[in-house]
Amino acid sequence: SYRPEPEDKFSFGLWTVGWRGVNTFGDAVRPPLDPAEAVHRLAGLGAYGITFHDDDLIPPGSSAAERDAILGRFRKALDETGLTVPMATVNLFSHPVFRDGGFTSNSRATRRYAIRKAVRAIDLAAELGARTFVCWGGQDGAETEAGKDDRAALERLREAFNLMCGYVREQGYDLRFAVEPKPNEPRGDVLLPTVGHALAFIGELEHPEMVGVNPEVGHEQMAGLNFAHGVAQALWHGKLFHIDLNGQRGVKYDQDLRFGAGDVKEAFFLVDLLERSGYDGPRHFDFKPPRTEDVDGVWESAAACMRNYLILKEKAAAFRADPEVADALAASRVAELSEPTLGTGESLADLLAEDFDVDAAGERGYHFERLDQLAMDHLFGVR
Ligand code: 3MF
Ligand code: MG
Ligand code: MG
Ligand code: MG
Repeated sequence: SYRPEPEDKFSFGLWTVGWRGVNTFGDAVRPPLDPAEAVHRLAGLGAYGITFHDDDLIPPGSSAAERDAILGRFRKALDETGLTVPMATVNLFSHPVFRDGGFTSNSRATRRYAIRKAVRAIDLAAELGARTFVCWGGQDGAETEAGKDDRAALERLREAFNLMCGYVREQGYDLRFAVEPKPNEPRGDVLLPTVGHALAFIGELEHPEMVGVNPEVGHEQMAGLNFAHGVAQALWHGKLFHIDLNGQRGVKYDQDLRFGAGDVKEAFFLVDLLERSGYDGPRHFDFKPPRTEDVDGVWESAAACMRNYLILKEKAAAFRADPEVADALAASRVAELSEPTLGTGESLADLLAEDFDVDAAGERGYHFERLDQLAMDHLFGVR
């Protein structure tokens, strides 16, 4: 039946189902979506959470009274449906003031404004019970070389994270940060382009334990990288704090297809990895219902994101439970990689003294093709 339940922890950005379809060449094709309606529609589909940028929920320029009214309506919808706000974020990219970025704009006054805006968004996140605050650089990047001092930009980015972490500690908020990498778009080159760059950056912060990553399927694939491998490394570092699920077909503009559309085999192995990893955070969809869709199509594609995840989850479980797969895994010696290379009580000297018939060992294949085909047979539904 693949009917999503709140226990599945599916969440959606308000900006995803609310996307009006404006693109580089085309105008909006859909009407604005009322946040309270989004809450009711998502809860009706079986989601458990909704996320937002400060500006998605409270339009810039709203008065204090307007803010209160919007928040009141939104909270009422959350109470009525039981939907939660697991994550919130800040928009440091839409307004023209951010044309050269937020935390790393060459303009010092803009950077100071970006930090003020982020701190207010952190307050809003905490107010609504969010446990994760995602930071996507947005316009932090460059098209030219001489115009941006990359090392200074990284230093300013570090300064911003140190200030935000300090603020969260001071306030006693139960909130962690997740850096979202992206290689390009909207800028020609974006700062912290991949999961690996983000992980290395986090290690340089004052409170690295408060900061993890929010990898997005399409973002890594836009760089030609294997998303499941990036997520595996984030997990290995203990840094998978959140995840943006969607679909992408190869190295091109950020497509934000519904989850499962795009590289379905990589989606299969991603779900297989997530479900076996102990990751218990939200399965968050950051997709864009294509401009071809009317309002009904928006909800059809949102439902399909969850449906595809549940289908792949079932298929991955069947793959893992298949005795022939167990046999193929053994033939491929997959478990052997988990054995330390040096035995207990052994020293490097023992290893150095060892004799090894390299020619005999070199003749042996690993049978990965058989194993991989079994996965594809499961994916195709013929096993
Ligand atoms: C852009 C994105 C962003 C981030 C969002 C969360 C608008 O490609 O993926 O979505 O996910 O800003 O911080
Ligand atoms: Mg994106
Ligand atoms: Mg994307
Ligand atoms: Mg994203």
